[in-house]
Amino acid sequence: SDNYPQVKRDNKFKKLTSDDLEYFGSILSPQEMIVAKDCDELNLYNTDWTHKYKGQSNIVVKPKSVEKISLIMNYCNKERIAVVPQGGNTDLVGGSVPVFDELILSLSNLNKIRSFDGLTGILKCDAGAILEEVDNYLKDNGHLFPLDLGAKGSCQIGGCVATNAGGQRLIRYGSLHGNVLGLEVVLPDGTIMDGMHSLRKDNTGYDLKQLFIGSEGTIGIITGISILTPTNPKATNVSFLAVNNFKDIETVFKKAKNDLNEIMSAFEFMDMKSMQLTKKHLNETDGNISFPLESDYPFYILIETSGSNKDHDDAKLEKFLEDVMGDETVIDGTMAQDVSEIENLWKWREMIPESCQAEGAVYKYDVSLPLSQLYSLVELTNAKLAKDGLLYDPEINAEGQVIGAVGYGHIGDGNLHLNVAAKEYNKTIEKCLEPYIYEAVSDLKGSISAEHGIGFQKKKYLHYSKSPVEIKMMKDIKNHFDPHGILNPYKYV
Ligand code: FAD
Ligand code: 2HG
Ligand code: ZN
Repeated sequence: SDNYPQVKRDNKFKKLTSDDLEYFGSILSPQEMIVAKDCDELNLYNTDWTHKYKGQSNIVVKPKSVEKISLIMNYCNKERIAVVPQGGNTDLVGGSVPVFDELILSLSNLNKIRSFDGLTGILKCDAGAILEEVDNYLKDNGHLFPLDLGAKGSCQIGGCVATNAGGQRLIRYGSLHGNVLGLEVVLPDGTIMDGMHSLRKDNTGYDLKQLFIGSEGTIGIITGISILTPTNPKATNVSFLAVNNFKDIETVFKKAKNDLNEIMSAFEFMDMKSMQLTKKHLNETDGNISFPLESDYPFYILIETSGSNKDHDDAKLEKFLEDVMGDETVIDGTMAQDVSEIENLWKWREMIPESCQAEGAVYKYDVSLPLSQLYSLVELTNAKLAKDGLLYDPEINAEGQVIGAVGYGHIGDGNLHLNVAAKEYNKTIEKCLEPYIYEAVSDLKGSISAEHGIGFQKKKYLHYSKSPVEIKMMKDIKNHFDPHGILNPYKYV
C-alpha cells in the first residue's frame, strides 16, 4: 500500500509450507496458534495501533514456554523463516507488525510473575506480562513499576524493554537501561541466554543486556526480565495548570525542580490544540468527564508529586502553587483532591495520542530537543503545512486534509511529541512533513526518536541521528546475532 514505499519482499525468506505448519503444530497446542486467512483475529496482529501499517502474515504463534520459543526460533533460523516478535502491539513506529508474510511470534501467553523480593524490590517476570497488571501486583506489595505510560493496559514488559520505553515517570526513576538488572533472551538460532541476574552492581565485562534494551526485536526475543522496582510513595498529588506561553513552562519547570525537587514524579506539557482535540474526542466517547479548567489557554502543565509524607508534600506543593500563581506565571490551575480526580487529570494527558487520530490518521514524531527550542518544531510544522495548503480551515481551505500539528510531551526529559492529526494517510502530507521534520530536528542537534524507536517508520532516517560509523557498528551487531537476518526484517537495521 501507500505506506510501504519501495520495499520488496526478500525472496531469501521461505514462504510457509504445510510441512512448516505441521512442525509448529507438533510443538504447540491449538490455543498457541492462529492460522487462517483473513480472519478478524489475525487482522489484529497484522495491523499496528495507528492503522498506518498492515502486514499480511497468515500465522501467529503464541508459545507458553521459553523452551517452545527456543524450538521455534531454531527451526525458523534453519528454514529461513522471517519472524516478528510482538508484545502488546502498541508500538508507534510500525515495528511490531509484519511488512509481508513474516511469522508473528506473540509473547502474550508467556505472562507470569516469576518472583518478587520485598526487601530489595527486585521483580522477575515473563516478557508477556502486561504492564498494568504487573504494576497492580507490585502496588499490592508496596512497590511500583518504574515505568508508566498511557498504553499500560495493553503493552507488555518485554515490549517496553524491547523499545526502551520512557513514559511519564522517567524524570523520577530513570530509564530501563538503569532499572533492568537482567534479561533472559532467546537468540535467533534458538540459544537461550539466561541472564536473569539480580545484582545492582556487576562489573564483569560487557553489559550484554543493554544491547537488547531498545533493540526493537531485531537481535533476540526477550522472554524474561529482572528489574529493580522502587517502593510505592504513599502520597501522590497532581495539579493541572495553565500558562500563556512556552517560555513560562520553562520558568515553572525550573522552579518545580528547585522547590518540589525530590518529590516531583512527572512534569508534562500539552498545547491548546492537543487539549481541544482531546475535548472533542472525550466528549464523543466519554460524556461524563469535564475539562478541569474554565476555559482554553495556550499551554497546560501537569505536575505530579509523590513522596512518603502527605503533609510534607502538600505543604511544598501549596507553597509552590502560591508562588507561581502569585507572580502570574501560572494563570489558572486545579489540584486533584482524591484518587479518582488524579486519574481524571491524567486522562487529559494520556488520551491525547488516541484523540489525535480520531479523525482518521495521525503522523507521529517523537523527538528529543533542547528545551528552549522544543516547541519551535510545532510552530515550524504548522507553518509548513499552511504554506503547502494542507491545513483544513472551513473558511479558507475546506479542502485541507490536515487538522493541525499539536505538541505535548515529557518536558522533564526534553521529549516533544509532535502529532499531525489528519483525515487520512496520503503521500502529499507525508512529503510535506518528511524529511522536513527530521532535518529540522537534526539541525537543532536533537534525536529523531526520544522513546518510540526507529521501527519501520524511521528506518530511512536513522542517519539524521547516528553517524556512518555508528550505523556500521549497529549493522555489525545485527549480523553477529542474526546472520540470516530473520528477526524483524525490513526495519531498523
Ligand atoms: P509491541 O508494540 O508489541 O512491540 C514493540 C517493538 O518491540 C516491536 O519492534 C516488537 O517487534 C518488539 N518486541 C515486542 N516484544 C518483544 C520481546 N518480548 N522481545 C523482543 N522484541 C519484542 N512509549 C514510550 O516510550 N513512552 C510513552 O509514554 C508511550 N506512551 C504510549 C501511549 C499509547 C497510547 C501508545 C499506543 C503507545 C505508547 N508508547 C509509549 C509506545 C510504546 O513503544 C509502547 O507502548 C510499548 O513500549 C510497546 O510495548 P508492546 O508490548 O505493545 O510492544
Ligand atoms: C505519550 O507520551 C506517548 O503519550 C505517545 O509516548 C505519544 O502518540 C504519541 O505521539
Ligand atoms: Zn511519550
